[in-house]
Amino acid sequence: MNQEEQTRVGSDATRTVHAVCSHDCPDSCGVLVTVDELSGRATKLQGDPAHPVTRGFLCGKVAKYLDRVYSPDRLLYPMRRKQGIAKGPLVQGREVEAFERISWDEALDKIAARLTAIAAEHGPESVLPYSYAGTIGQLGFGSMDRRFFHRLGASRLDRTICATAGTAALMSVYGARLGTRPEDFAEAGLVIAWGANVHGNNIHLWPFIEQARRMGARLVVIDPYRTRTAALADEHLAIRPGTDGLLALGLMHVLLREEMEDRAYLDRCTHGFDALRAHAMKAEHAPAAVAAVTGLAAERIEALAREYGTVLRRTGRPSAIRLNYGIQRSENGGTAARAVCMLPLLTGAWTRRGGGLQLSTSGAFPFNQERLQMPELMRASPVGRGTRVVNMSRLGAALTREDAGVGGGPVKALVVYNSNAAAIAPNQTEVLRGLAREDLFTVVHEQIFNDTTDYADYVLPAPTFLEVKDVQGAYGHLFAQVSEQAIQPLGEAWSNVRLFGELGRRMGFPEACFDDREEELIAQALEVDHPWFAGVTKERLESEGHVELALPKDARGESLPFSSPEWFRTASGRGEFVPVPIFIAPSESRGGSARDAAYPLEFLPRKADNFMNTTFANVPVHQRLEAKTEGVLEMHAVDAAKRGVVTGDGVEVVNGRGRITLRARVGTAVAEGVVAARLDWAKLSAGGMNVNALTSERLTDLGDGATFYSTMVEVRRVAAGELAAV
Ligand SMILES: Nc1nc2c(c(=O)[nH]1)N[C@H]1C(S)=C(S)[C@@H](COP(=O)(O)OP(=O)(O)OC[C@H]3O[C@@H](n4cnc5c(=O)[nH]c(N)nc54)[C@H](O)[C@@H]3O)O[C@H]1N2
Ligand SMILES: Nc1nc2c(c(=O)[nH]1)N[C@H]1C(S)=C(S)[C@@H](COP(=O)(O)OP(=O)(O)OC[C@H]3O[C@@H](n4cnc5c(=O)[nH]c(N)nc54)[C@H](O)[C@@H]3O)O[C@H]1N2
Ligand code: SF4
Ligand SMILES: [Mo]
Repeated sequence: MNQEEQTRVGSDATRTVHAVCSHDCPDSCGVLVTVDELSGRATKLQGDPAHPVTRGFLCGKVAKYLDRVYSPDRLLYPMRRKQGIAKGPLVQGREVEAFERISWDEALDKIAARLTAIAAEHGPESVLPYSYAGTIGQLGFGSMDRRFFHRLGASRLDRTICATAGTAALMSVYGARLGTRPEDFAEAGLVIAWGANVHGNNIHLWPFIEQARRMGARLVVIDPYRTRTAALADEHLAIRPGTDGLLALGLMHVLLREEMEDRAYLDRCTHGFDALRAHAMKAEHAPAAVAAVTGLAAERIEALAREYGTVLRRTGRPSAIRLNYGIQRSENGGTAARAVCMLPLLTGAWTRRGGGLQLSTSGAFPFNQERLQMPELMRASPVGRGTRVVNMSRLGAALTREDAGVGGGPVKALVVYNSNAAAIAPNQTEVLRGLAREDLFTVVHEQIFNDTTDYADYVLPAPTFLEVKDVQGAYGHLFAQVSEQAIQPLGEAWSNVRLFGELGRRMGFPEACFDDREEELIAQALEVDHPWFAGVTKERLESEGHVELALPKDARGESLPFSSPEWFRTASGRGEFVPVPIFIAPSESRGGSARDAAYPLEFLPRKADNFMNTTFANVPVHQRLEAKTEGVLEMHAVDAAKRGVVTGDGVEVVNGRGRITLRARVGTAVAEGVVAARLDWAKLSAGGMNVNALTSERLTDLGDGATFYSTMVEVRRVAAGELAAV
């Protein structure tokens, strides 16, 4: 349906617009937005029934999206911090009092002048952009913003906060970010959700898993937390955090010991099998040894390996692993993810529809990002070369160290967009100490007043996905989509494209590319001569909403990634078993037993099912869905009893980096030795700090990613008076 047709089929008073949910979620749903013609207001959001993965429904978060779009916390105009107001937490709902409204003209002039002066005095690399995935639209995520910072000669940001260890793992084994199509999970005979909270984070995969289960498939969840997904599964393996690499090796051990591997597939499609076999068969990978470290029963490991190895032969239906990013956000997470990624190579599960593994499908979308981001502009900058790179998972170090933690001078200006940096980055104490620096010039482009705007010199209003046009792929399906602008931007919100285009002009950058806007950029993103994008044109996307990618098909007409050698993009052109994944026990990697003794509990600082990272954490309807108004620490009864804690008690969670206070809930969410709490806004948390006060800036073994899930803590009961005082 194009927009004109929609106007005609709609009633006189409304029209329906095809948009795409741009949140950082694998599902990238097609969304139909009903807009009241008279008022211009969006009145209803609905999943696109024509989209084969969205299938007409939205998750609970975005079903209530209009509460966010029209939230009283929306930032509507450019504003400047008032003289004399220190940077730091402001009372929610009253942030506006700390700022004064200015025009876009004045904001752009003043920001351009400040950035120019800072670049002249300290060098342009003293300017740091900070962004992640507030929107995953191609334009909003990374296009004009990159052009702007490249031309300025600013430091570059290595966007490692989420997925780089897993990506490195997938690339090392397969050479491509591809996987089993979500629709095909319906054909699986066994589904393993491995570090994957499907029900909470990836709900559109769920109906396909349910379809498979109706045909007899079992769902096994491997997760240290009893997620909604785990509670609904046939089996939940509550693994000890950070030990997945060893479990994968243990499964391989049993598979290979019992000769369940697919020899024909191994010969045709893999490289390094003998080395892997020799490694997996070591005694340290036998089920009893694996059980001792993972906390799982040896019989269950044996049984899962047998089920995984024989399901195709027994039922004619293959095994599918939904690996999500949970396991790779951990010190040995890259190696663990590599080991898991190798499993379907052993059984040849890729050769049947519904078999294999999905971590990400984003590599299927050959958008022309070079064209959008124009790295060549760095040569025109005063730096005249590739600029220094700052790892976003070490924001605390970047803002508090004289060499930004990477060499060179300090960071003097920070431009934040698409991210609630103050809340989501690890080692929050350091991050906030850096953000509070009065000599740091901070600009925040945001939809709403949040933890990060509290530290801004200038706040600039950004649109929601209903208010801007974009083009999008997905990391959990294979449909490209255009998101039409459904409503006018609220207040004076400007898209990321417009902001950085206009700011580029104000800086005096002469290149014509700063005049490009959404229409031009979408066309440029699609300027690709790639067979998988055959038929994916702007016109078709605009008229049809979504278009399926043209991935290669075999003689039977099936499109099955890694079913044959052509799919692999590794150096050997095969699935790579080498180097073999070496498991290192978490306590060894964390500096040994002395530290573990002081902080003996594994801490899971988790995402909430009803928020999107910290997005929605301010919206009352989402807070109610979370059914928790205050932060909760989930504990096992044994750990609670040892510390004299019962449900409802105030507890302090501490380690060498920080301390937060929460209410204890003793139950079955976590196993002994593990505690868990939800990621939330810092300013809405007791004491003004969230779970990231406890997480560290250490990086993963592969991909230099964040290690949120490698955090050790101690828990102590606090007296009622003490809790009220924080
Ligand atoms: N509702 C909701 N949906 C979301 C998000 C959200 O915040 N809320 N966030 C979005 C984002 S940013 C992303 S990256 C995607 C993907 O999201 P993921 O990165 O996959 O989500 P997580 O919930 O962090 O991790 C998945 C599961 O891994 C588990 N886990 C943690 N440590 C370990 C471990 O050592 N071993 C094993 N086996 N499991 C472990 C966690 O308990 C969790 O249930 O989801 C997106 N969707
Ligand atoms: N403890 C702990 N920390 C974590 C995680 C965890 O599981 N536990 N997860 C990590 C992961 S996986 C991720 S991906 C990161 C996510 O970190 P972020 O990407 O920072 O995620 P959000 O908190 O959702 O903040 C996104 C912000 O972008 C804004 N935004 C949305 N659209 C636009 C736009 O078009 N323009 C502009 N300028 N802004 C926009 C939203 O209003 C929102 O405030 O957090 C990481 N941090
Ligand atoms: S957050 Fe994910 S599941 Fe929810 S509407 Fe957006 S894309 Fe769909
Ligand atoms: Mo993420």
